Amino acid sequence: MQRLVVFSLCLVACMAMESFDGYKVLRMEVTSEEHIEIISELDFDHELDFWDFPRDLMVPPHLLEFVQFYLKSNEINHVVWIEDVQAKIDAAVSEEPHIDVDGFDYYVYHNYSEIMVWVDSIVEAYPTLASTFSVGLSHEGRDLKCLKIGIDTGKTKRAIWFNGAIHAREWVSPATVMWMTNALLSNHTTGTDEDVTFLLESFDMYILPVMNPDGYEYSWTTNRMWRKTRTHHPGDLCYGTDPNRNFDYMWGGLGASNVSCASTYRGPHALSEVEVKNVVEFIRQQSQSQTFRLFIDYHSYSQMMLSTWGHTYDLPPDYDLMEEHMKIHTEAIHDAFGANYTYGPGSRILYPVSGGSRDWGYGDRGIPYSYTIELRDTGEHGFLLPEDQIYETAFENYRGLIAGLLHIEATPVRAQRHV
Ligand SMILES: *[C@@H]1O[C@H](CO)[C@@H](O)[C@H](O)[C@H]1NC(C)=O
Ligand SMILES: *[C@@H]1O[C@H](CO)[C@@H](O)[C@H](O)[C@H]1NC(C)=O
Ligand SMILES: *[C@@H]1O[C@H](CO)[C@@H](O)[C@H](O)[C@H]1NC(C)=O
Ligand SMILES: CC(=O)N[C@H]1CO[C@H](CO)[C@@H](O)[C@@H]1O
Ligand SMILES: [Zn+2]
Repeated sequence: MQRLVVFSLCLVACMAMESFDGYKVLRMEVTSEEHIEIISELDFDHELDFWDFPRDLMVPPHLLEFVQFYLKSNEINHVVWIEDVQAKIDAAVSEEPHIDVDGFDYYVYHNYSEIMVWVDSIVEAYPTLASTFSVGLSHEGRDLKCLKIGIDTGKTKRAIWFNGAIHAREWVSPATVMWMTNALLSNHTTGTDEDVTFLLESFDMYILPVMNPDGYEYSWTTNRMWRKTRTHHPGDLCYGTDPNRNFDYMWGGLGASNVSCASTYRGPHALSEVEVKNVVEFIRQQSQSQTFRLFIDYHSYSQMMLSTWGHTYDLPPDYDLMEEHMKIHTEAIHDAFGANYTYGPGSRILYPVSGGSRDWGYGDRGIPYSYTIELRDTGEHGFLLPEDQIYETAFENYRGLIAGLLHIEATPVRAQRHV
């Protein structure tokens, strides 16, 4: 009887989850602008899913023959990079229970409700250093719950912001954000890390572990490869807007689609996604009383630190500052375990993006150090990074964050430009 219950529970859960049996990820050899154009046209009806445009493309079994023929006839070389996406999905997550008996298990992936429990547990563990606040609710009513951490010095401090999971399927992003938050607090509290103490005295750190909770939950319950929000705007064919194309700075330009079914859909208008609107309003409000120095939106994958601009190939006026900082930040990442993170302006080293968070941080708010960081890996597992890589991913990025912040704190504030 009990076995039957377990079996039927699984049946419900397993059937609710979309299957990626037989889906493959192809890695294409992209060597020219012409290739990029040809590859873009391949996805004319948005049935394909670029894991990493224009190089990595997920293809369902029924389109494989067509895609491979198309690539061959256009003389674009490719290899089958991931043989079976479903097999990778199954392999990436452990069967272990998610909450450790001795506390939070940082080395497995956690769903939205577990992460909310974690937020509260941090405040319980560090009541004088951490507090929670909410920037509002998501479209489906989930709390956009944040942490503020820092040492109260009685003075107005400078501020930094970082967030995870603006894209739902990038699970190592909230895992890294949580680990780094805990490391900052615990390394200060044990009293052995003067740098961390100095940084917690210098900055108020505002942290939102899951910026797109509806999409994140959906990636746990229904479709592991979901990326966007879960809105359905009047007149649109498909669900979901790309929140990282929805910010109200240079919205609607290069690298953002006006088609609702596209994975980079910009939404019907800027800030149509309430999650983006809430974050924008919070930082606007807060930056009236505090100067924000650093903004990082953590994504995966491809191991990159991307600065402005996204919406144009031009370099921003403060690029010299950014370049110096990115070099230090990525060298510290490298020093941890030897991982290489490339860096530079997103439009030049990756592809153009309009309405993205980092352009907003710099362009709208004048935050000089405003980035997207793409975490591990470089494509072997892509979004399905095995849990045994959470530790190294989080640790190396923590070292990068610390080294970068020490540099920022030592660098004079340049008069804010109107860009
Ligand atoms: C999230 O995790 C909790 C605790 O492990 C579990 O009770 C809950 O059912 C999970 N929710 C989803 C949507 O998987
Ligand atoms: C969407 O973009 C395409 C290509 O850039 C353009 O031709 C089309 O008019 C746009 N549609 C709308 C509704 O803006
Ligand atoms: C990082 O780059 C260096 C220099 O190109 C290379 O020797 C090294 O193997 C790379 N490290 C990893 C982990 O790929
Ligand atoms: C120097 C350093 O990073 N120390 C520790 C900070 O906290 C994390 C998590 O508790 C530890 O793993 C680090 O060793
Ligand atoms: Zn992303």
